[in-house]
Order: sequence, then C-alpha cells, then structure tokens
Amino acid sequence: MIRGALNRLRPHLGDPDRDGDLGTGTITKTRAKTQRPSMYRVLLLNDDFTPMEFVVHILERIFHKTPDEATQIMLHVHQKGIGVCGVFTHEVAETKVNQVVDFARRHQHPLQCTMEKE
Ligand code: TYC
Repeated sequence: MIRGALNRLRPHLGDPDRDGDLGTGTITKTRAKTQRPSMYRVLLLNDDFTPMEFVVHILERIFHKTPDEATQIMLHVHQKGIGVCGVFTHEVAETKVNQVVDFARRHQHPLQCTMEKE
C-alpha cells in the first residue's frame, strides 16, 4: 500500500511515541557477503625445442617477472618438466594461457601452457 494511504488509515504506526515500541531494540546492519574467487595456477611445460630465451621473454612480458625470476622459473621447468608461472582468477589465467600458446605458435615453438585449480 502506498505510504500516504497507510498513514491516513493507521496514523500511529511508525510514530516512536505512539506505536508502543520503546525503541530499545538492537541495531542491526545488513552487509553483503563478498566471496573470494577460486584461484588457478598457470603451468608451463618443458619441451626439447623452445629456446630458453624465448621462455624467459614470455615470463617477463606476460607474467611480469624480473629477468632473474624468469630465468629461475624457466630453469625449474627445464629441469623438472613443469612449473608455476603465477596464480590468477579463472578469467585472467585463461587469458594468459591463450597469450602464451598463441605467441609460441606464431613463432613456431611447441611451448605448452595450461591451468589447474589451486
Ligand atoms: N628445454 C628447453 C631447451 O632446452 C627450454 C625450455 C624451458 C622449454 C622451459 C620450455 O617451458 C619450457 N631449449
């Protein structure tokens, strides 16, 4: 019902002095619950053909690693077969995987990149 009509029919409702509510109730605040997004590891896979400098370049350009960090990650992947380039939300991880695979393909390197839920 519209406010004006309600006030005409029940003029005491909502009036702190006339509605019988002593006004001693607990004050409550509603707060929207924010959810943390699932995070995804972006993984680089080793192969025998992609040049080391190319992998370092990708880690610097796409994953914003320093030259030292990029070299460490590249060597880790080279030695262990797989390694983490970073952890991102699903959309960002997917975009980075596509950027790596596209860039490698355009340079005719077989470099593979994938993602997995953390
Ligand atoms: N194994 C490659 C070589 O010896 C280098 C390399 C490192 C390739 C990491 C891929 O994800 C990779 N040239």
